[in-house]
Amino acid sequence: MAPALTQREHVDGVLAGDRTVLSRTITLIESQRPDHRELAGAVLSELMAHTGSSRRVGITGVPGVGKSTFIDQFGTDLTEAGHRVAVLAVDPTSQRTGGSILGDKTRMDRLAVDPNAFIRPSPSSGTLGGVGRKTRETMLVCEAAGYDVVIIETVGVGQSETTVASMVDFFLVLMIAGAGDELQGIKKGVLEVADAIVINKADGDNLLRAEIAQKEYQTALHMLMPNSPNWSPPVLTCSAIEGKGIDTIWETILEHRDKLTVSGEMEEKRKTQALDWMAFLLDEGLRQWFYTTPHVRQALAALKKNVEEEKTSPTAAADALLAFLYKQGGS
Ligand SMILES: Nc1nc2c(ncn2[C@@H]2O[C@H](COP(=O)(O)OP(=O)(O)OP(=O)(O)O)[C@@H](O)[C@H]2O)c(=O)[nH]1
Ligand SMILES: [Mg+2]
Repeated sequence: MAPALTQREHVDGVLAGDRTVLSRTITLIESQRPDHRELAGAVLSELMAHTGSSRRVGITGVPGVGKSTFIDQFGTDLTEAGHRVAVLAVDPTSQRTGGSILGDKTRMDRLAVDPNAFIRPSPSSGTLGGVGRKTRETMLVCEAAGYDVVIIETVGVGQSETTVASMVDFFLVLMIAGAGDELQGIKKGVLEVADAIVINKADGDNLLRAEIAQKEYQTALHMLMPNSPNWSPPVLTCSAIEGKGIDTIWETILEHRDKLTVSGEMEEKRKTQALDWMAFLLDEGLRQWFYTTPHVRQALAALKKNVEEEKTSPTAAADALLAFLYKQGGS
């Protein structure tokens, strides 16, 4: 193990775009140790002034839809155009941390060796706050390190998509033709937060089916209320493997940015996201503190038993516990 870095070394290294320091700062952020949390908080505070100027793009889709292939192509096109691209891959089904996800199944072969790209798996399970917490902070550190496009990838299963949607500017849902909605695990909630739907694998024998799916999703989206007055999510097609249709997607992201910037919606969106994030952290912190307080733990066990045995009503039991909270608050 290399010796621990100081706050200064973390901050200066990240700002200089030093990849090793960037990696170690992310590891620090991911740590649960109280002293690490404290140092991470101080480092983040210093870096905050250097964040916010990237395009934040969320990408989701069920396993096998082509996320990795797509990001490899999309990211490589962007670095060729002079961008610096960070990819945070969130795998909510995985307990693994570090580099193992990459080792196992990345298909981002070109991006993985691209000096202008930085790929990092983001652990989600086993951390307080699940997907969101570390990923959001990691995104900010990548921005401070000079990455002007940050892509957050998540496998489209369960809760993680909406969390990712709540931290990006543009949320892209990858689909494939020929698989029913159920099969793709796509819930209405995901379509509601999509800024674009892209039907991948629009190539070879599949081209026609992709175009049919495109029409179907266009119809489906028309029936939803757009979540922005300034943007109607388009349905596009692409072939990640052949690199077709990828440029249109980036153009769409820029068009979205321009429209929402002019209308002031982008600034509002980021403000709302920051406030929501703060509210979430407060919530988490309160719960954590409350349930780990020795008094609450003891009283909770006893009260649960009483409620089970119908000696105390659920309302009275909850009130008794909350009374402790109010006492702490001084009222
Ligand atoms: N024909 C065709 N195949 C594709 C395309 N994109 C990806 N594939 C293939 O689809 C398979 C899955 O692609 P991945 O990029 O690994 O998909 P993924 O969404 O990252 O999958 P997970 O990491 O398991 O969630 C691979 O065999 C790819 O070669 C495409 O545009 N056209
Ligand atoms: Mg993948």
